[in-house]
Amino acid sequence: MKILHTKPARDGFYMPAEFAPHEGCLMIWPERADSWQYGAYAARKAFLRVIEVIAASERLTVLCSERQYDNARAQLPAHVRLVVLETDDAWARDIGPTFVVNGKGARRGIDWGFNAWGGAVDGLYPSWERDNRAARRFCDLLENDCYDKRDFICEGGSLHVDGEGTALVTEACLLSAGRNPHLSKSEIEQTLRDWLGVSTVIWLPRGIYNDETNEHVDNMCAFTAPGEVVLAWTDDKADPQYALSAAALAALEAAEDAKGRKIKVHKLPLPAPVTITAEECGGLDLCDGQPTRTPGERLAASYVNFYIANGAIVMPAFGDPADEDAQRILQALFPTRQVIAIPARDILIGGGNIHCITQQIPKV
Ligand code: KQY
Repeated sequence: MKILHTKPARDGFYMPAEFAPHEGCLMIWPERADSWQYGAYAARKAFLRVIEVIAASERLTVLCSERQYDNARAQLPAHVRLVVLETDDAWARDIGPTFVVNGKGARRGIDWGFNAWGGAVDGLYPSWERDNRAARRFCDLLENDCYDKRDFICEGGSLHVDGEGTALVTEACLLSAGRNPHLSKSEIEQTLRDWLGVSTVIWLPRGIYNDETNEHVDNMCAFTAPGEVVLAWTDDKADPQYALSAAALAALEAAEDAKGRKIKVHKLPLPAPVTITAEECGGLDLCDGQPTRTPGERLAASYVNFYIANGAIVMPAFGDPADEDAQRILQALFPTRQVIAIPARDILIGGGNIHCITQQIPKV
């Protein structure tokens, strides 16, 4: 496996859309006790349900710690590959490689810099070295060459692409002070062009209210087809989310994609605000001496945080009446895949959702 110091776009590589065929998927076994309540027991049950659905149509690789290998092996389906590779938490989307392909049978990974969503400025845990090393090691496992882009702090959840030249990001995240403050907006945009192989970047101002990733786009807006997106939406003008979703809608309506198309926006309703209970907080360890959550804190619940598997759409459910509406809307947008809703509160408590814990490996 080679570490590359060139630019993917110049080498003829681009990031395919998530709805293009996958060879497989990467996930990580949850363990961290300040992210996952009560020793991650409930989170593991939710992850296992996601794993079962994805593994029905994709080759799934799960990473785990040495300590958890026997426990994970005993619970995972036999056809899921389990590999010991130490990480700091379980966010495969953010710490795994972003894969690019060249349309001629080659696939490479991109190893972005990772600093726990903001490093010393507003990072979410104090040490992230194992996470930062994981992407390259996973490329080695797959025997895929890997671009070294550790000088650019970026997470997989902070970008979406349509595979036809357009990327979608939020200003709140990509321009945050804890990531790449030495770069201007246009330099960041050029980096995305050079590494993702896109020509157009659509910037949404904000993401989901109280999303601790500085508002990753993957919780807010996702491509369902070239030129079409779902956008997290509320009609409640008293909800602080309303202004954020309305600003995103305005940005999308003003945008044109790389092929000159206007973007068709499908509003995906949000559940009623989801807050964490005192009992749930009581099950979380302290992080660096501080609580990671406080009772009553609003969690960044959104149905947009779904994963597009080869054979299914794996969407989070929150036990809200809007669960069914969201499932119906997604089913209409993905008629060839079954939309499967998985109760995801125990993933949400960790700070993300199904898209954040998965990373597709595109087929070549
Ligand atoms: O991509 C994500 N949404 C991950 C968030 C991790 C938060 C750590 N508690």
